[in-house]
Amino acid sequence: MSALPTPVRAPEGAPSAADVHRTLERCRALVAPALRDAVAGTHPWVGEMAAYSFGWCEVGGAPSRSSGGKGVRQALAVLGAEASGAPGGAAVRGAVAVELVHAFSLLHDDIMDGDESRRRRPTVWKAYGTGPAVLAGDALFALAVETLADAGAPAMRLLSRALRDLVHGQADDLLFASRPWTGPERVRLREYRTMAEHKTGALLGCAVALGAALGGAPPATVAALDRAGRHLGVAFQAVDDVLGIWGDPAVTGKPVHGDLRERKKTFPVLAALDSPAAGRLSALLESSAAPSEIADLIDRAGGRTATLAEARHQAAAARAALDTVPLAPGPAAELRSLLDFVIRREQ
Ligand code: GRG
Repeated sequence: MSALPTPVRAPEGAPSAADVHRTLERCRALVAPALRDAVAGTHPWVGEMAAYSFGWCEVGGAPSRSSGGKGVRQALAVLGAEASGAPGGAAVRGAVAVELVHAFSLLHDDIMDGDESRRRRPTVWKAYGTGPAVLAGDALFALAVETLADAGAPAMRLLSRALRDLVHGQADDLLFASRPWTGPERVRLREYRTMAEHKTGALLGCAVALGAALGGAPPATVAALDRAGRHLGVAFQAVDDVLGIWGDPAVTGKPVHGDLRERKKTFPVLAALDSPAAGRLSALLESSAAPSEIADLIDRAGGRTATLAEARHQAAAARAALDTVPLAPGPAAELRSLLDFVIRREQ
């Protein structure tokens, strides 16, 4: 079995992980009360499932010490407003909306994929049943829309575009499962990038653009931040794919080689299928070969290296998009640190 990956080494003088955690915690503290208020507005049973999905409680409602998600999207929204010269508070409803949509999409995604654990706990459908979990997802979606209902048409348009793109990305991802590994019908890397931009990038772009829009930024700034977030999303997905094969389960909270066990068509696999090892690899993927053997071949064929290069390339494109508009220097630096964090993360 291959060694665990060092995703992307931090450049000299780069902000420390502690700096980024401080940013994430600062933004979480700013958004948390409004997020809890929004969830409190739904049916109590459904609200418990939503609270469970955020890591706030256990099944039955007792308080939880679970860490919940990283909160990248809410931080992007807050920094989007601050980078546009507004106080972070201006972005709070946008941050709440994107966290609600994120939680909703994970909840429904876990049902579609049949995944039984997330963030080291049983998924909502596993803990409460599929029907209730579908309803909890619907409630989170409805709460997101309600949260932004009075925020004006541009904000609503950003959210609805992200929702449309999310559905596109998810649909393409689901359809990839039935495509062959090789031949003219195989999934190309450029199709995968588009899928990832929609499935993962649209909401990250929406988060930072929504923050800017709510902070009164001009349309060019909103558009540039949206572009940056979308590139960041593809980088994020690439790193997610590496972690889904080589990540340390104790850190990721996901099963070892999970993506290979499920024979998912992720970036490292598709990149390796573009190499001379394609024939051997597709034969292994179609056999009952152990995931560790497949992971080794993908690695030797350059799949891991190509995916990490993709993450760096997309992060550079995100940085370039940020450079096209004037931004407040402090928050812009925090945004750049978050970019580095996303490609260096191990969970
Ligand atoms: C919009 C109607 C409508 C449907 C949505 C289910 C669905 C369709 C889309 C799913 C999109 C999806 C699951 C994207 C995954 C993106 C991703 C890599 C999530 C992981 O995000 P992290 O690591 O999660 O930020 P944490 O746990 O840290 O919050």
